[in-house]
Amino acid sequence: MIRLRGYRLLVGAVLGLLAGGADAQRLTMTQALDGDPFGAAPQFSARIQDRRLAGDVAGVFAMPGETLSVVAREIPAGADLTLDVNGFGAARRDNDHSWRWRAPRQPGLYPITLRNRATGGQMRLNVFVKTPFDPAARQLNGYDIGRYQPTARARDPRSAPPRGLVEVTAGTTGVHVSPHFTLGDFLCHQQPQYWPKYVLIRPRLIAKLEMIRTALINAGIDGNGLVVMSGYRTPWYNADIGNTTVYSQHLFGSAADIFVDADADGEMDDLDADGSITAADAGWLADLVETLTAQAPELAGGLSAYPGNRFHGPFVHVDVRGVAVRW
Ligand SMILES: [Ca+2]
Ligand SMILES: [Ca+2]
Repeated sequence: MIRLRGYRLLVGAVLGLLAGGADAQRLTMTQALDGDPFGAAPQFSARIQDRRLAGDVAGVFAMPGETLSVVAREIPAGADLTLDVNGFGAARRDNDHSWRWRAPRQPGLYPITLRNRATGGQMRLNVFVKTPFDPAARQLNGYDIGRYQPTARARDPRSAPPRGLVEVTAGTTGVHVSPHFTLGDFLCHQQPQYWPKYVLIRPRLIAKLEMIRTALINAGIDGNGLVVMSGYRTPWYNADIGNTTVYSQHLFGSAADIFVDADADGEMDDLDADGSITAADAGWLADLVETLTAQAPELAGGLSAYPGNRFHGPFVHVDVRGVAVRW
């Protein structure tokens, strides 16, 4: 599998070197999808838009033309850092570990790379320039968005209507937003055959899911079994499935309904090992999440364990609203 990925990247690299232009774009797209098998672990972290990023790949969400400050942190001695923007404009270097880069005006995916030339360690940043959205339109390129409340809820500026959404095509569902999650994990379950789709994902939610995955592994459970059953929901879909909550955290990319399915039968596993799949397994997962967020208050949010019904098995709602609420 790894060999095959490397081969595909090599072919892409040769094409890119020979032809440049469109093939260079194809090369960066291949990097965004598959990662770069020639790259080593970064061994540094980064700070972008007040977020700490760690690991070899991260999603970054920006409005067209937005200027991003990229700062490398926790840098090993002897590092020789560079920000490779792959020809998407020019990065302005402020000092040996920080840059400012203006995101392109055209919405889309722009993979850029923060690299330590001394070690080959690198962090790929999949920058998604959002498609501007007029909340009065209720649709974006034929995809139903529905009606956001025109104003934010009191003391909650993040519940204002979004100014832009991330476009997802059939070819970009597999693009990573973190080491273990992709854009496709968060898509709304509407208009299954329609492309492009649009999505919102709060980086803090991605950080929380990665943390839950690590905690599962530490508990002896296969972290790859962590499934996002429902991530982003458009207001249109949220109303269509009968929800009357007009400020649901799902509408802003701040919530995920999750379960653990390491045995891949499509349902929650027997996490509490009592021999049956019940609400208690969702409760076990919710307790794990509660323990975690006690250690990471910046990831605090809503938490609730739900029993199964005739459509799906037990699951847990998590969100990153900023205050711990359990119901
Ligand atoms: Ca299962
Ligand atoms: Ca059980």
